[in-house]
Amino acid sequence: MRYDQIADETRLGEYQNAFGGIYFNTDSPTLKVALQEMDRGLSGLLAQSPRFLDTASDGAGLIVLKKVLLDATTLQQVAGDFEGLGRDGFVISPITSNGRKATLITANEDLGILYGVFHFLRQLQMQQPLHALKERSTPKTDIRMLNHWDNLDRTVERGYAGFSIWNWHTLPDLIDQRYIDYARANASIGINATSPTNVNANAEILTPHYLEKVQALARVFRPYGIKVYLTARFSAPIEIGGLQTADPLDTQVRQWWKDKATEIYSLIPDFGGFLVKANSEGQPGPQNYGRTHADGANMLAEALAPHQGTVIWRAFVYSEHDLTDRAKQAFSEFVPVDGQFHTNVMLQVKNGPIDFQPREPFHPMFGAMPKTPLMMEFQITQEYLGFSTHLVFLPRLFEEVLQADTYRKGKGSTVARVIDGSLHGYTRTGMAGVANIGTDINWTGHPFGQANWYGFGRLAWDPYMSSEQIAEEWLRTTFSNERGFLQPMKQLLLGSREAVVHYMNPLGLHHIFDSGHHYGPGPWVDNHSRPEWNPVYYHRADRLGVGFDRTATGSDALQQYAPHWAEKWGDLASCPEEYLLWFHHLPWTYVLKNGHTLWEGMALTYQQGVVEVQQMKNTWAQMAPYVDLEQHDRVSMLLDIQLKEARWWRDACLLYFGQFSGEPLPPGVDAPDHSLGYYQSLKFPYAPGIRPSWDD
Ligand code: GCV
Repeated sequence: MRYDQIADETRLGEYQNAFGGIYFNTDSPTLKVALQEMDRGLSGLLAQSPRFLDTASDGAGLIVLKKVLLDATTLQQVAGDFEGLGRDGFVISPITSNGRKATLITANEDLGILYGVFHFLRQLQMQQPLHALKERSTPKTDIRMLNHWDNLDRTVERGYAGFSIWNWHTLPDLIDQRYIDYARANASIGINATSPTNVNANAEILTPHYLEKVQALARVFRPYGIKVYLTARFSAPIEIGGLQTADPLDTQVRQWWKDKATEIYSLIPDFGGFLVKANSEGQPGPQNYGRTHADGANMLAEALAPHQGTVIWRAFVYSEHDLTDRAKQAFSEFVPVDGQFHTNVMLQVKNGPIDFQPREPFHPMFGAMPKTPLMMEFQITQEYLGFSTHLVFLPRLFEEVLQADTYRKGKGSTVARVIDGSLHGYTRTGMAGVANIGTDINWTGHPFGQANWYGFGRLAWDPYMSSEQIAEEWLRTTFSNERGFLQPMKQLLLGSREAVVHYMNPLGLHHIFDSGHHYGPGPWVDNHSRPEWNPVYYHRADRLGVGFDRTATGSDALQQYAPHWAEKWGDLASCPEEYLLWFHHLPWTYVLKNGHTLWEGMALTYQQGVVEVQQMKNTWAQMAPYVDLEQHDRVSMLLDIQLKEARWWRDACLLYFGQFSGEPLPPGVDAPDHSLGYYQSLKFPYAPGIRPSWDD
């Protein structure tokens, strides 16, 4: 939404001529904000105030009208585009109106118009030729949602961009401009749902005092088509309802939730529903009462059903009492109960079976639950990817997961097709992203963190979009349309995800982060009472080898995948090396495809990651002519930190694993600056995003 004057003068002239007069019907709050955006956008981009006309026949070059208001001649020109356009889709098309060339933005509903306006402005920002201003787009998922892990005291769990943007203390009376800009930014990429509070939930949010504040936010978001959901603490009936139990089969408990739902809908008629983390990492849930996840979810579903609300139940569960591989537990818990959930329940599943690692294979639940709509949960905040100090372009990671083929219904059963509902015919679809937004002046801490928020929204709208296109759009609309900038920067963005995998978790290593805060390496950590909170649980390094055996000789987690993958990943000859230590425990002398031993390969990949960050720095240094000084300096300093931390990862991990391999560093790998003891002594009690009392 950076509406700076179009730099290309020819293009600017074309646009100024074409879009001088605009006919824009504005008979609803959504259309009013759409017009405001058009006004703001064109005033900046075209450096002239748009002239809004009373009728299309006054010589309008740009016409913005819902389908019902189109005259017969105009409708005839775009009639085909309306087929399957749905509620949120839009059409941008060149037309002839009153004998002159014009551009039409149209849709079935007001919200489609708003999305169309944002898309149109984006095309202008990208300096597209007039004839290319043509688009027909419909979102492929229904719920496109941000999950904030924001606490009521304004700390943000796993938040690295300051404090929570929700000022609960001054709500409902003070409507911060940030709330409005938040809605604009989200609507500009098609996001239509938000849950403002942490899934490690506080029941207070459901009290009348707080509901009034939520109502104020919902009012701000409504014209932008954004629905509010609330995180529901399962024990709320006890904590704020005065009941003795939260047993989902208890009549009083069921009634309490029904009454609560009615109360919420009386304040927020378009309330989306509840997002629930239950029986996971200490959160209460139905299993506290010997009930199942289905019992818990269905109770809430019953309370919401009369109001058309949805329960989004998280599948991120693993238990300290379950000694099986953590990677298997969610599948074991939920797949057997496929079909037992009410129709307004969706399961929200993280992209991989552990926890938002730099690289994980896709979660085996995708494709395995044909009767229960599964929603994707990505993490936009970079808990395990260098916080908001590392430049990592996440759409690359998201794309890898969405394009992964589950093979559940033969070849082509991609995760994207699970998520958009086409594989199993889901009637509800959605994608959630854990937000990376905070009070930092630039919203996301790292200026490039915005690319991840942007990319998430674009992929929630269209899970088939390529990360390359997203990179191109974001770079053009944020910084510059010049070739000299776009080419190298696109390469930088697209390579940045692989770089972080290389310097943090090469060859399928995972969850070797220092405990609690997850800042920096901690492969040596082994002192937590819960085994699966210790990095040693995941890498299993000893003198004989390294890696987690998830084949039949180990945890057999592979059996949770379709036979195609169980065979391919289970066989060392066909397992891609990027997943090697995720699925196999191998001797240090194991020979990789390039002829290096596992130890040498590990060391060289860590080194490669460091070199790649150095290259990112070099590229960025050359971008100074295209970026304003302050931004350029800031990103340069962040890249310096990233390089320092990439080295830290390399040195700490290689010193640690080297003790087991017993081998020296291969030629080409820099010697570490410090001893292993030094790296092990580093403590970060005040690292951002941590929860007091949090341990894993
Ligand atoms: C909100 C990981 C994070 C936790 C987070 C949890 C979840 O374990 O470290 O901070 O809690 O995932 O997704 O529920």
